[in-house]
Amino acid sequence: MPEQNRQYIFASRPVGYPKESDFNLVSSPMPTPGDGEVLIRTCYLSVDPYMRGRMRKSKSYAASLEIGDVVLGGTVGQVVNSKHPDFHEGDIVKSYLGWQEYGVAAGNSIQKVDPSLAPISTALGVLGMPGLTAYFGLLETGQLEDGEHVLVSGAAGAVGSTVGQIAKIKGCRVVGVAGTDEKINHVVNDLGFDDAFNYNSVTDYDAKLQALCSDGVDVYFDNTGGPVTDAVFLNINLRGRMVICGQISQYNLQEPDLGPRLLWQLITKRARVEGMLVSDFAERHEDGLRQMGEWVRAGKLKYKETITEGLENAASAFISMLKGGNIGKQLVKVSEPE
Ligand code: NAP
Ligand code: FER
Repeated sequence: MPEQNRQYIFASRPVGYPKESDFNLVSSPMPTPGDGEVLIRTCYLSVDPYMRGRMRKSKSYAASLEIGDVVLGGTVGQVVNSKHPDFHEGDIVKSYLGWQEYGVAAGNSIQKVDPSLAPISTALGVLGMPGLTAYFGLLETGQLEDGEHVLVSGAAGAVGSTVGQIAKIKGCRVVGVAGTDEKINHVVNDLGFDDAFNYNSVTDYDAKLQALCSDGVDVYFDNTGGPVTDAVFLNINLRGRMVICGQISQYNLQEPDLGPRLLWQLITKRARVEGMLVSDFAERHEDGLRQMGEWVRAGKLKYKETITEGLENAASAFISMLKGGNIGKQLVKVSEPE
């Protein structure tokens, strides 16, 4: 084991899109676990859109990152030294160590990952936080009924690609929105969406939705916000549901964007707009993972990962994901499990 650890430290609050200089890669002494703790070597770390929100100094559902903190985030790694009776050297565990090569975690804050059930990276994607967001957001917040008409933005990403496939499993008609033609091809030809469009090559979103969702939208799963979401208000069906999962088009703006002006559509359509947080379903995550694991192993739920190699590339992988560089879940591979 090396004598030094390597960590990515939060160096400055981003203005607009983050820059690599907002993060510092540093060496630090290797941590040692105390009683009840384990030392973990990171195999994969996750970069996610919510991290951009934590880099802002504001009151939210979770505390902001402070300058000098290790950048936070979910990780999958291997136990190298355990002072907790439930964990042993070699175990694969999910934890929240952030952007670093090694870290110490309390045994009661980590979960074992069974490498025989699925590749361990999936614990950060389709069988992790993004997959659970799709599952509970669509089925619980969205109250999806079999055979309904579903529209999903951010369709080729970790959450959106899973949303569309769950809706197909439920016999729905699914239309996706994403930012490149390659992503459109992927969701239609590889994942089985009924249709999709590239929001970068369309200007009249209302006309596009009328064409592709000619029977209207029963459930809109929103990962992005922005002008596509504005147009959905004009195409929502009677008793439709709009699940506000993410608004990534807004996360890197320096000034707040205009608010929605089409809320009156909700009156005539008696439609509902509701925000959701995956952590609100925490007591049911195990049930969700059981179902999702079955779908993955049965080949009904596919997943793609964009894997960047090396801790030193975590900041660029994060920035690339915010700008649409990923298809499926964006991960950083830090080390190989032994
Ligand atoms: P992701 O979709 O895998 O990656 C982010 C994607 O956002 C990019 O690939 C990019 O794809 C798209 N994007 C970036 N800027 C955009 C813009 N201006 N307009 C439209 N799309 C844009 O990320 P994810 O992890 O699956 O997360 C998706 C959304 O769900 C995020 O908004 C995230 O905050 C939210 N989320 C919410 C919860 C919750 O509990 N509420 C939990 C997890 C995630 P394109 O090439 O298509 O632009
Ligand atoms: C969580 C709740 C929400 C969480 C992430 C999110 C990592 C993501 C929210 C977003 O992307 O907007 O507990 O844990």
